[in-house]
Parts: sequence; C-alpha cells; structure tokens
Amino acid sequence: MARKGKVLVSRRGHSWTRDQLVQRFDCVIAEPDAVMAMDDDARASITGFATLMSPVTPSLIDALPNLEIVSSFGVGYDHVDAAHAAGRGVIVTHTPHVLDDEVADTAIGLLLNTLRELPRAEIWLRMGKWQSDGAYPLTPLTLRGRTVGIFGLGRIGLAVARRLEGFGVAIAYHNRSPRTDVTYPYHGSLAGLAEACDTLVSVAPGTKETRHAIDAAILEKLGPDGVLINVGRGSVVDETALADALTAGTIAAAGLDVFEDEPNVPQALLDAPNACLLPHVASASVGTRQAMGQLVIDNLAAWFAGDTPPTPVPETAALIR
Ligand code: NAP
Ligand code: 8YV
Repeated sequence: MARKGKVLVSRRGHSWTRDQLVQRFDCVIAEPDAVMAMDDDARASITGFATLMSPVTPSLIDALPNLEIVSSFGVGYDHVDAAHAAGRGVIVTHTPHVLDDEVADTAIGLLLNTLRELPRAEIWLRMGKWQSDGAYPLTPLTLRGRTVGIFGLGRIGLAVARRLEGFGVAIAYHNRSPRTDVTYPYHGSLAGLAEACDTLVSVAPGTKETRHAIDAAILEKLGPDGVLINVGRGSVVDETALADALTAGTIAAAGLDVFEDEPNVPQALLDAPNACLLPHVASASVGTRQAMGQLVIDNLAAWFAGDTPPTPVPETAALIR
C-alpha cells in the first residue's frame, strides 16, 4: 500500500522541484546544519531526503535513524556519500539519461567557443570594435583536423562522441574498461589518450580516483595546440597546473563549465585570455532541469509506493527490494 514518507528537502537548489515535492509529500525544508539541530523526534520522523544540491555526509545520514532513501538532483552524486548510505541500508538515487543531450550540446558549444573565440568576437562587435578596428582577428585554433579524446565515455560522453562524428574529427576515449558497443580507439590509460589526441574532453565523474587526474603531465602531452574541455567535475582537473599551462603556452586553450570550489573560480583562470569559462550551465535549461526534478520526485514516489525506484546509483542498487 502506498504510504507517504516525511521528506527532508534541501533549502537550496531547483525551486520548481522543491515546489512539486511540497505538493506531493509531507516535507521539512531545511539545510543540513538545521537538521543536525533538530530534536530526536523530528529527526526520527524523516524517511526520505531530496537533496537539490546540498551535501549528504555520513554524519547527516547517521543523524536520521529512519532514513530510507536519498533522492539526489543531478547525475553526478559526488556530494552524497553513497558508500556510507549503502552501509546504513539507505537507497541513493540520481538523475541520469534525461540530461545527456543538453549537456552534450553544451559541451560542443563550449568546444567551438573555445577554439573559435566566439564569445570574444561577440564582445568585439558589441564594443563597436568592428567599426573602429575592423574585422575580428583570425583565430589560430580550429576544430578542423583535430583528434578528440573523451575521458569518460559514459552516457554523456557517448552523446558528445556521436555529435563529434558529424564534425568529421577523429575520436578516441579512455574509461577504466573498454565499451563493447563502439569502435572508437580505446586507451587503457589517460596518459595514453592524452598522447594520442590534441583535444581532451572530460566527462568523467568526480571521485577519489579521478581527483586531479588531469595534471601538468597530462596537459603537457596534449601539446602546444592542445585544448582541454571540462564538463564533468572540476575536481578532475588540477586547476593550478591548468592555469600554469595556459599561461606558459604548454596548451593553447581550455573551456570549463565546472570548477573545484564552485562558485569560486581561481583568479589565474579568470585572468587567462585563452580560457573560456561557464558557470556550470551544461544542463541548465528550464526543460532539462524540470526533467531532472521529475526524476527526483519519481524515485521518491516509487520507493514510498513500494515499487522499484527507477534510477538508483550503482553503490546502492543491490538494496532495491
Ligand atoms: P556515466 O554514464 O557513469 O559515465 C562516466 C564515465 O566515466 C564512464 O564511461 C566510466 O567508465 C568513466 N569513468 C568513471 N570513473 C573513471 C575512472 N576512474 N577512470 C576512467 N574512467 C572513469 O556518467 P554520465 O551520466 O555520463 O555523467 C558523467 C559525469 O558528468 C557526472 O558524474 C557529472 O559529474 C558530470 N556532469 C556534469 C554536468 C554539468 O552540468 N557540467 C551535467 C551532467 C553531468 P568506466 O566505469 O569503464 O571507468
Ligand atoms: C547540475 C550536474 O547542474 O547532473 C549533474 O551532475 O552537474 C548538473 O546537471 C547539478 O547537479 C545541479 O546541482
């Protein structure tokens, strides 16, 4: 029989999703600090947690003795300690698939903007420099003739690769394991991929293993025409090494949608004219964010109806009844 859980909803994050949750469930809207300050009865009443962007730490999970499910907004769930949740028997769900095309479209836009300096060319026009100084300077970089290496050929990485096929560029990739459904050349190490390509697109998740995987040595391998695009997680890139590489000309340019300490962007990257910077907008259209929010709701609704939540994270998939 369907039962309604009491759902904790983070105060920050996607407001449409929060409004829908409030209509559908008995909700408590609070940030983690406030949860820790609640009395025992209030904490014991919470069985579900919809996190729209707030971290879900071991201490927060342990402070909610009857927590059954954490439904997280976004496909990346590096802000949720899923291993700890699994150990406590708490399901974690996320929002894969529904954002693949939007994020892949943005990755291609960021790649073209970075290579062909389109945002800078628009500023040139708007500042009246077309009239005063003449044509925008020819761009030294182009997508033509490039070999694009994809770090993280998963759901989104594959959507990026499929789009790149239409641009007529060579494509290769690195995952921990090769895919059986693609013919793109596979490299068993990130260093091997970086050696073989001049354009590295990172769509890898933020994990302990990927932290600062793109470091000075990897950037050096891309070479002086090298370009880095990151739409995965900021923690995957050593930002100090990247800023140094952009300044020294070790690589030619970078396009970044994600940063290690958002919303703080290192001054050295802000100062780099060869960096094209976006404020984590890859999935940020009204429609895609609502599809993500709907999946947050669907996961909770399924669980509290006694059904299988559609999109558990791998760490907790085995807990599904
Ligand atoms: P996914 O389908 O799980 O793909 C991740 C890929 O990374 C897999 O192919 C995986 O292959 C590979 N991978 C994981 N750990 C690795 C490691 N240590 N070394 C090498 N490869 C590794 O995930 P997705 O749905 O494509 O999303 C990918 C990430 O994009 C998310 O985790 C999120 O952080 C980010 N993202 C960002 C935005 C944005 O707004 N900028 C939006 C959506 C997603 P193996 O398992 O074979 O290694
Ligand atoms: C969201 C993302 O912007 O899904 C992800 O992993 O990074 C983005 O789609 C983010 O989760 C919103 O908080």
